[in-house]
Amino acid sequence: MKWSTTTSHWGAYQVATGTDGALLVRPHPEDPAPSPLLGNVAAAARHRTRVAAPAVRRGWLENGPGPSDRRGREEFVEVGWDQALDLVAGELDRVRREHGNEAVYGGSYGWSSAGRFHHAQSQLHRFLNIIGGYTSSRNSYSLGTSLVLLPHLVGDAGAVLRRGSSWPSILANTRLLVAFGGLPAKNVAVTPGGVTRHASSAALESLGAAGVEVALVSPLRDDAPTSAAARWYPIRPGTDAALMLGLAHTLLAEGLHDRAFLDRYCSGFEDFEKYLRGASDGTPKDARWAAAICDVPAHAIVGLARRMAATRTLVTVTWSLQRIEHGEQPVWAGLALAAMLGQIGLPGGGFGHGYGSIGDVGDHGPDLRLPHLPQGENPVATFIPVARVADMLLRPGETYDYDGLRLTYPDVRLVYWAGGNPFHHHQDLGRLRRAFGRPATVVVHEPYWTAAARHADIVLPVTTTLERDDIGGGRRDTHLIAMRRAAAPFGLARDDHAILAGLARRLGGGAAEAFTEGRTVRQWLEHLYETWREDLVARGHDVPGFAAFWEAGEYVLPSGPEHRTLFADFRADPEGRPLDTSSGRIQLISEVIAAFGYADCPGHPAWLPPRRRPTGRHPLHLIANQPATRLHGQLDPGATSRDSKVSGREPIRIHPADARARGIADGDVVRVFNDLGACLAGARLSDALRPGVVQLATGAWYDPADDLGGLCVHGNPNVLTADAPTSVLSQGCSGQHAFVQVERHIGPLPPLRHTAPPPIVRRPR
Ligand SMILES: Nc1nc2c(c(=O)[nH]1)N[C@H]1C(S)=C(S)[C@@H](COP(=O)(O)OP(=O)(O)OC[C@H]3O[C@@H](n4cnc5c(=O)[nH]c(N)nc54)[C@H](O)[C@@H]3O)O[C@H]1N2
Ligand SMILES: Nc1nc2c(c(=O)[nH]1)N[C@H]1C(S)=C(S)[C@@H](COP(=O)(O)OP(=O)(O)OC[C@H]3O[C@@H](n4cnc5c(=O)[nH]c(N)nc54)[C@H](O)[C@@H]3O)O[C@H]1N2
Ligand SMILES: [Mo]
Repeated sequence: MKWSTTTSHWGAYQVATGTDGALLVRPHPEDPAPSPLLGNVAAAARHRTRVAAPAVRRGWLENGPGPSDRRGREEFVEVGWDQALDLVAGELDRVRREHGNEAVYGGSYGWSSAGRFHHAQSQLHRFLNIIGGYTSSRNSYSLGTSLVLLPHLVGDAGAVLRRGSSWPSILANTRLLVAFGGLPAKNVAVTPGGVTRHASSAALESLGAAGVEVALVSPLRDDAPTSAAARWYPIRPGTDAALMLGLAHTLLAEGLHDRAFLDRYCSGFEDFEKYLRGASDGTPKDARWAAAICDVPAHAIVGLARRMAATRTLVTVTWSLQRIEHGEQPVWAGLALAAMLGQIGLPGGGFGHGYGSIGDVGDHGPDLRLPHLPQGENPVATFIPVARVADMLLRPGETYDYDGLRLTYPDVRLVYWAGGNPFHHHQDLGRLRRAFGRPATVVVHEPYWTAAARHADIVLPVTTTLERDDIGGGRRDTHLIAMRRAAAPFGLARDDHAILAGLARRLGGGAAEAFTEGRTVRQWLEHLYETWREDLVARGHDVPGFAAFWEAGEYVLPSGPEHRTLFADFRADPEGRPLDTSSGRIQLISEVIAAFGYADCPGHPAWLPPRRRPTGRHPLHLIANQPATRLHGQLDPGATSRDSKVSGREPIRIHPADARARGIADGDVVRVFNDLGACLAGARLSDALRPGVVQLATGAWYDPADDLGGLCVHGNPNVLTADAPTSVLSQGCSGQHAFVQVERHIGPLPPLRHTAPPPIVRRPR
């Protein structure tokens, strides 16, 4: 059997074709902790939900472009590639002629698949830039809040997010890890672009053995590995900022804060101190005040604060905490708390953001820029903060605020998506459906009949990583992988690159030459590799040429230092290496943010009571976090994901007491609902949750039943989440939380439709 190596966001792995033609999958031999997501790959690869041929929504084919509420509700008609490309090119041309390039939305957010050349967003952006540009999107669903906030606080978000303290340094030096949002092992197998050795997974497992005490602050007990023997603080969701302020106040009240550090390295402590003491609002943010909000007992808060001051302590905040209403506050308050401890820049101490969120945070692998496809320049300046996509489509011409700017929503006529699934990632999917009714045309490139593909007018089938040659590797990866094609393209699927090259040819004006630069895919791989190699060789590394790399199948990248401490340089020389903030220091107060005058994000970390909270009708706090069994919506048809379902519905975890009160037993199908929408899910009883909290992961393919009022019969939590920004400052995604009621589903189970393609008029092949 011939095994070949490839990589993915869930890690490098090997594939072969068995004698019966089935795809065989095994981990990379050097991976100490392969991801359970690998169990999905074989069954998903050629699943019946793959898109086999270009397809056009019947109404669009018959009536031409225009707004339509039939998107997602109508059959498709297969067409040949020439016709499909003629239709897309003609429509792109019409829209840019009649409305200008700004009327093309090409933000196209999403993870697509690993691979440095065939990265769908890069391909699409390069193409759209060449033909005159597009309205773009900024930031991400992952970090919509922190990417805006951190530059104000520490100058460079990348320092915290990509060059934070490394796991080896933490294991050696940290004595107490206070983990707001926990350290969920399920998340760290994933790294954008891939990782060959899952070092973060291994590090999480060795916390206990290394003698690192873990304080787990989370509504879920299993947000830390069992081996860490963490002390669990089952906090009320959405109240971490209050707990942090209570801890900070305790440090202050007991004189445990490091005044010298605050004076030398921070700006604005005096004002923050006034806020903590209650000078402005008459409310001291003491442990008792915090306890009433976050439901962690006051004595436990005081005890934790003392312990933090007594030992080498790392304060970490997961990314999930900034993906909620007022998501700035837990990040800012966490940083302020760490600053008061005075350990920022010391090995094992200070602040971190995203340990347990994703694999590359804390990984000590090499920090190299990998080969990448140049995207060119976008001649159109118009952009939206990425999570405002439904607002943009529903409110053209309206103005809104963002990070000190006053922006206007463009009038978008053509939506072009390649490599993402808005019907996975966006909130309030009922509203998104209405928004998707507005443009004249929606084009989607997809390997699968996802809900995004089903809501398009023109669906172009694309290959997956296994069906094309590429170069792979992620941030902090130890290997660069020659991703050799392992299977023939499914049906008539083509690479995104080939599709866009075909469009460029039709649009003329030199677009094709500019897009392909006259290279074949293999020539592109060689070109990107050799350009990258030259740079490394110039820096003294011995890197094989492309042919040798391709033949060997992988190249072990030059390693960097294992030990790394965030802001160690700044601590050593604050005058010589100041931060890129207005004061050159860590901003506990930001005059810039204060001057914006936003009610939902003042100029210092604060407790802001949430506008959305549990009610009598919707009393349960829903956590819609990342799935343990897949990557977002990707791999949902795979075996690991499928095996977790309950009667084909996504599992929702509920505390036994909450289940009992509702007559719900383990394995029951339940209806989860609020004023925005409803879905079915399969009840799993668990005492690992704080009572009053239910947990339904994201990523079950959206499966709305129109005959049942849009009920998602599969269990996608984004029918329940509000399409509301974290704050005006960052306009980030706040999809992590919602308020719901859960009841037992009675009667026959409605059929699942997402497991097969939509109705299609097939074309003989
Ligand atoms: N409620 C709630 N919602 C959330 C979150 C949350 O915490 N709570 N988290 C958010 C976060 S952090 C994120 S990052 C987003 C993720 O949202 P997305 O990144 O949009 O989700 P994916 O399912 O990864 O979508 C990628 C799509 O690309 C397709 N694809 C794969 N390879 C290729 C390719 O080569 N070409 C093309 N054209 N397509 C390809 C896949 O089939 C898949 O449908 O979700 C967000 N949504
Ligand atoms: N297996 C897998 N791993 C993934 C992904 C995936 O889809 N699958 N997606 C990747 C992506 S794109 C991203 S951006 C990262 C996201 O990383 P995160 O956003 O950090 O991940 P989540 O799992 O959504 O949330 C982490 C934990 O935060 C806890 N939490 C939620 N609300 C609160 C709260 O109010 N207070 C406290 N203290 N805790 C709370 C939840 O219990 C949850 O398990 O994950 C990455 N890793
Ligand atoms: Mo993300």
